[in-house]
Amino acid sequence: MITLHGFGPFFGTPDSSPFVIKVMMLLKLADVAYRHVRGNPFTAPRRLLPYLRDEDVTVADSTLIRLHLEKKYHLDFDAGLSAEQKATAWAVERMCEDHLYFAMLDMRWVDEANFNEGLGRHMFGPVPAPVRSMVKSMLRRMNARRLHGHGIGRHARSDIAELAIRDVEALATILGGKPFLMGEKPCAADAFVFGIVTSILTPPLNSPIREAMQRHANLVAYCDRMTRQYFAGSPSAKAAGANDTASRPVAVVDTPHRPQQENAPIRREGRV
Ligand SMILES: N[C@@H](CCC(=O)N[C@@H](CS)C(=O)NCC(=O)O)C(=O)O
Repeated sequence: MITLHGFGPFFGTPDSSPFVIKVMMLLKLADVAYRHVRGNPFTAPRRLLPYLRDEDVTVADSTLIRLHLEKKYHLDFDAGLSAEQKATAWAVERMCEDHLYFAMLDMRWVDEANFNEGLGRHMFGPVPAPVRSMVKSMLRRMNARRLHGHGIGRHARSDIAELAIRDVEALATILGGKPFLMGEKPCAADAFVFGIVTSILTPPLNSPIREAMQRHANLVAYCDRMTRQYFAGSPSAKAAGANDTASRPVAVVDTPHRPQQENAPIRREGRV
């Protein structure tokens, strides 16, 4: 069975990383069972989570994992989309992964009040008490350096928020009244978009980015719909229901998701 290395449920979301949530969603869309275990970014192949182990193969990076799943299980997560829709979906995913995500990182790690209320309080349970505050400071410094390297971390927090809100507005406009980004069925980009939307909306952390997202009823409904449809009743969702989840193990097995009829066809004909 596939083993997905993530961080574990966080504040009502299936994992503290939107990239791990993306892979959980892709596995559900692929209808493949997996175990979600607590990984260690310091020993991970690219020093980042998620990565997964599928039989004798290890794949790091959520998009490379998508490509692995499509190849090995003969899937096309974007089946049925036109070339233009595929291109738009890819561009939206890149905006969210390579821009909006970094603004969220600033809100969670660098903003002191949010850090103390959120990750600082709920993610370090497994770290031995004598070194906990040292590890917290080290990781905060690492994330601040990552943001500086990206470039967005060089801006004032208000400017970061203003730029991120442009992403939120674009996302809300592209989603419009559709149930999923590109129409009636989820596509690959919905996996990360759901991950980032729930990561921003669900934990009660203060940020103008969260407030802007809350003002878009379609994004809130999208988040609720996907949580209900894909995570309700799963072991991860149950674990995610409690706030103090950081200290509990996440070695859970998520059963394959049986999509509703109208969301079904991602398997390529005749190749399984
Ligand atoms: N491009 C990677 C990004 C993964 C990533 O940035 N992971 C973050 C968590 S969201 C991480 O592992 N950070 C290391 C740490 O927190 O120590 C992917 O798509 O998987």
